[in-house]
Amino acid sequence: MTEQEKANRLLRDAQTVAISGHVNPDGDSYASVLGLGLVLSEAGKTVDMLAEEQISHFSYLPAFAALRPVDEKRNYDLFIRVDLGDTTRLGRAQIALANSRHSINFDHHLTNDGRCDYAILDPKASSTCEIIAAFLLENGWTISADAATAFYAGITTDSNRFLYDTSGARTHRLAARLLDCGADAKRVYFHEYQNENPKRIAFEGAVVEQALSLHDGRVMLANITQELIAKYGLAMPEAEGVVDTLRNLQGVEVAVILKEQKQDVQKVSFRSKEKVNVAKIAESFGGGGHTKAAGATIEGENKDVFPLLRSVLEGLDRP
Ligand SMILES: [Mn+2]
Repeated sequence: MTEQEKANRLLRDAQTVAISGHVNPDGDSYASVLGLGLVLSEAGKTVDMLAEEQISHFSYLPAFAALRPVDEKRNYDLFIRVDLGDTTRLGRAQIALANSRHSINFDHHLTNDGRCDYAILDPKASSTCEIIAAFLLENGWTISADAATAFYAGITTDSNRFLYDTSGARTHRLAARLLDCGADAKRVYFHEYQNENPKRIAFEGAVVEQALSLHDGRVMLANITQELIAKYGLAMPEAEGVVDTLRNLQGVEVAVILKEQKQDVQKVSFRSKEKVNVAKIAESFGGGGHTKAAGATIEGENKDVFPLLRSVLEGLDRP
C-alpha cells in the first residue's frame, strides 16, 4: 500500500477527528481546516475544526462559525495537521495532537518536521488546499459546494490569484474540478479583492513611503510598529498582505516587513519576485516557508530587531 492509500484508510476508519492549521492563520490554513472538515463531517464523522483565533476577514468562508478552540479533555481517533512545516506552529492544538491515536500531515512548505503517522507533502503544490482537494478527489470522497468554495479560496489566496510559479496547469485543472463541484469563486473574489477598507489602503501608502530602500531599491524593508498601525485605526492582522504590495513595486526583488506583534515579539515576512530564495533568509532567523514567500518570529524588541534585520539584508550578495 502506498502512503496515500494508508492515509486514506486512516481517514475512512476514523470516527472522531480534529483538524488544525497554524497560529496566525491565513486563507489556506483556515480553508484547509474547513474544506477537509466539511468533507469529513458530511461523510458522517465527528469533526472538531480547530482555531484559536478567528480573523473576521475570513468569516465569509463556509462553516467559519464552526471553528472552535482546543478542548483539552477531548480525545480523537485522528488528528490532521494542515499547512504548517513546524510543529510548534500548531500552538495549543499540540494538545489535541497528543490526545489523538493517529495523525496525518498535509502540507506544501519546503521544510516540514512532520511528526505524524502519514505525511502527504508536496512543496510544488500551490497550497495545502490543492493537496487536500486532489487527495480527496483521487480517493473518491464527495466534495460539496461549500467544501469546494473553501478549497478554492485557499488556492486563490495562497497562489496570489494563480500567479505564483507553483500554480501551474495542475492547479488550474484542480480549480476547474472544484468549480464543477459548485465552488463559489465570485464570493471568494468579492471578499478577498473587492472589499477593501480605505483605511488599509492609506496605511499601505504610508508603509510604502516609509520603507527603507536597500541595494538600489532591489530590497525594501518596512517596519510596522503598533504605533503606526494604531494611527490608521487598524489591528496587526490587517497588515497581512502589505508585504506583497511592497514586493509588487517596480524594481523590487525582495520585500521584507517587520511587524511588532507584542513588545518583545516581532514577526518578519519575506517575499521575492524572481531569484532570491527568501526561505533561506527566514531560516537564518529560525523561520521557514517557500522560495518566494517566507516568515519568521523573532523574540526581542522592535528597536533591537529592526537594525539586526537591516544588516542581514544589507549583507545579501547581489539580490
Ligand atoms: Mn499554505
